[in-house]
Amino acid sequence: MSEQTPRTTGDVLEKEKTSLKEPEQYRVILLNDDYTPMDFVVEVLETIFHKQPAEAYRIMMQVHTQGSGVAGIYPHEVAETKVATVVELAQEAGYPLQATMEKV
Ligand code: TYC
Repeated sequence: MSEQTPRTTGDVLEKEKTSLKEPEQYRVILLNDDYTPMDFVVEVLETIFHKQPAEAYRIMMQVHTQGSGVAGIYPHEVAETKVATVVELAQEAGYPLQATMEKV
């Protein structure tokens, strides 16, 4: 649709409405497990999700006590990359930490 030649009304070039839509947002969610150290999760939240230390600790404890928690909200491709990075870093460190994403 964004490839179409824009229509004109009189002398006014109409903007394509499709190109004005906000990107769809996704929650990146961390999941609890029994093995990943708390410090590692806090570090992930600080480095990958740019959380301040107190906020990173709060989110980690939310995941630890409730089973899951929102690490951040991003456009689809950014959220996908964050999920992949979390899982890769955890795997490299030998931890089972998992992350997922869901549409806002
Ligand atoms: N439950 C883990 C522990 O007791 C800590 C943890 C928190 C693990 C958050 C994963 O996403 C997570 N060491």
